[in-house]
Amino acid sequence: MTNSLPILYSFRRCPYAMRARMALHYSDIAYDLREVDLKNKPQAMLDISPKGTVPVLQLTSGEIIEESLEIMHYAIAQNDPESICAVSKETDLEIQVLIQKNDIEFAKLLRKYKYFEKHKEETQESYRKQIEDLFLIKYENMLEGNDFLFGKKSLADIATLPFIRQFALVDEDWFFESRYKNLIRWLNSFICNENFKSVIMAKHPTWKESSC
Ligand SMILES: N[C@@H](CCC(=O)N[C@@H](CS)C(=O)NCC(=O)O)C(=O)O
Repeated sequence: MTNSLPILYSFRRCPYAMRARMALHYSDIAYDLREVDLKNKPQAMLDISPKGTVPVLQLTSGEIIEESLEIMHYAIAQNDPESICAVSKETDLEIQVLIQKNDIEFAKLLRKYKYFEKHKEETQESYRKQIEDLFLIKYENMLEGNDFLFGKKSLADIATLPFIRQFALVDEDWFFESRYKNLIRWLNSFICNENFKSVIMAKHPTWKESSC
C-alpha cells in the first residue's frame, strides 16, 4: 500500500531521529510520523529496514532511507530555504569530520557519561571531563561571536544538537551553570524555539500496525 506522504519511523528522544525530524522540518517536508516502541518494533518497519534502528524514512516512491545523515541530506536536497548546504567545499569537509567525530566519539562518551553506573571503569566526572576536553571547549570557541558552529546554520548544528541536548539533560544544573556560555546560548536558540518544542519534539502515541 502506498502512502500519500513519506513515512518517518521515529523515536521522540532518539538523537538520530531528532536530527532527521529537524532537517525535514527545516526543509518543510510533510511526512507521517510513526512513533516506534524500540522494545517492540513494528513489523512494517522491520520489513523495510531489518537493521531495526530509527530513524527510517520511506518515500512515496517506496525508496527507503535508513540512516539519519542520509535523511538529512535527502531533506535539504529537496528544499533548502535556509541555505543550510550552501558552504564551501572546504567547510563541507570540516563539517563531515565534525559530524563523524560526534557520531563515533561523542556518542560513545555520552553513553558512558549518561549510564556511568554501567561503565564503572571511570567516574561520571571523568567521562564529562573527556567530553569537555574533546568537544565542549572546541564548540565553545567555534561559537564565540557566532550563532552557529560554522558561522551560519549548517548540517553540523543539526547533526550535533540532539547529542549536546542529551548531554545537557544528564545534569542540567551543571551544564546550564557551566562556563560554556556560547554553547548554552546556541542550544537554547534551538530548543526554546516554539517549532522545536511543538513540532520537532511533539509527542505522538506509539504507532500500532492496526492504526493505519
Ligand atoms: N546510524 C544510525 C543510528 C540510529 C540509532 O542507533 N538509533 C537508535 C535509537 S537512538 C536505535 O534505533 N537503536 C535500536 C534499538 O534500540 O533497538 C543513524 O544515524 O540513523
